[in-house]
Amino acid sequence: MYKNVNELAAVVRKAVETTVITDVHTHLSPPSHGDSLLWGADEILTYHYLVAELFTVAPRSLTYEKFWAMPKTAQADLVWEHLFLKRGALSEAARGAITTFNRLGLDVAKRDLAGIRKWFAEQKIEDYLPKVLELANVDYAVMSNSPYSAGEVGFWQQDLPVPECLKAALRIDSIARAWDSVAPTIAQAGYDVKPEPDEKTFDEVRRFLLDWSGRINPMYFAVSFGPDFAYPDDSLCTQIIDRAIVPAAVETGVPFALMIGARGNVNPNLKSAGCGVAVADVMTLTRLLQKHPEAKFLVTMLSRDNQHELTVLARKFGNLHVFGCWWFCNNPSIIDEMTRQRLEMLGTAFTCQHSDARVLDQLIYKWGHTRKIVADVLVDKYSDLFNAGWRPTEKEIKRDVRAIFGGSFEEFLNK
Ligand code: FIX
Ligand code: ZN
Repeated sequence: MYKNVNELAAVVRKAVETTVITDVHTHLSPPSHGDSLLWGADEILTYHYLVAELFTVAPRSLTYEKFWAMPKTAQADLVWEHLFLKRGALSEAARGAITTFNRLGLDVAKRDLAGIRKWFAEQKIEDYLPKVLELANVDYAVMSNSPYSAGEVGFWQQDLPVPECLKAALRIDSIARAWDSVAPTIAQAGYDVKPEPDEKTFDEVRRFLLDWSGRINPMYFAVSFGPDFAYPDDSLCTQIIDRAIVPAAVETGVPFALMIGARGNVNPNLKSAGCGVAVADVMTLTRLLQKHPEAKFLVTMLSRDNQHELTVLARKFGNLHVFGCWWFCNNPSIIDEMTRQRLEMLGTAFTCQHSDARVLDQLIYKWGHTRKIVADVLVDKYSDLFNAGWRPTEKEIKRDVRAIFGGSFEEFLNK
């Protein structure tokens, strides 16, 4: 047992440093799905966060067209030159690349990109995937699986092996937000659906979701909504939520995950790096929770301004679980603030972070950076408790740390 507040702080730091993490949202894929699993130096350097940053400083002569026509190595060279050599790698995403290379044992001080590439070229994905999971100390990461993107559907139909450390999630943005764009594909897959939905269509979408649930066993259904997401309204989206998504979620017992606040295509020239953020209306989510007490909802919001209201809402509805500091919130200053706010209002009934890794190696930095911030926050919280006379045991501390890194998520799934 620790004897004073400093010793308690060491126990807390160790618990955060060593806890196993469940990564509740990523964009990773199984190695059996071919090129879909991104990893290695060039993927790390061309992460869309870094591409957006490159264009804040690149000379005007570097047009978007030129950049996108380049091979990935040339794109990565440009990012390296402008963000790491000509400038200080100070942004969170740039520091993340440095942390990743460093934790993999590469000597980043040498600034030897050729040497770094050579090291990656020698890795075999079969060994590299478990190595990264081990370095990040992640038990499993939840993927984002599309039931209608041709390539991915083909992989699932072949029933290729998926390692235990990757779990599925059914990503259905277009069903909810762009029905007419996917209706033909779903019809072709054998479902009696119409782009202008008739009565039968909703039942068939539900059946489609149930079939895919049987196929990939998803941890949740997920949709990213823009800041102007409105519910209920007279849109097709409301009908699809009420008549297909929520019923299928209830029937399978999996939550419906909503990621709210990404403003699509603010600058379409940047492609996947072109989204922005705007404040959403938390009342929309409130109405969804009021209407569907029978369903479970996982929610993350993109705007920092929405976080306080969202946390309050999670106190009001036991079927709402908030997770992660998403994208533009995945920065130390904001993670610190959001984690404090959530602990102060929810105790441990939330998931403090998800990595959103698009590139396997990013698990290393995203979790390394988050652990440090959350440890600082928890040291403060436990010190306050100590000073108030409370003496949590090491076992209790470990339990509570695990709770916000995945334990509460699993408890929510099982409740
Ligand atoms: O919709 C999402 O899941 C977003 O997280 C991504 O599409 C986004 O591009 C991203 O990678 C953010 O971190
Ligand atoms: Zn994502």
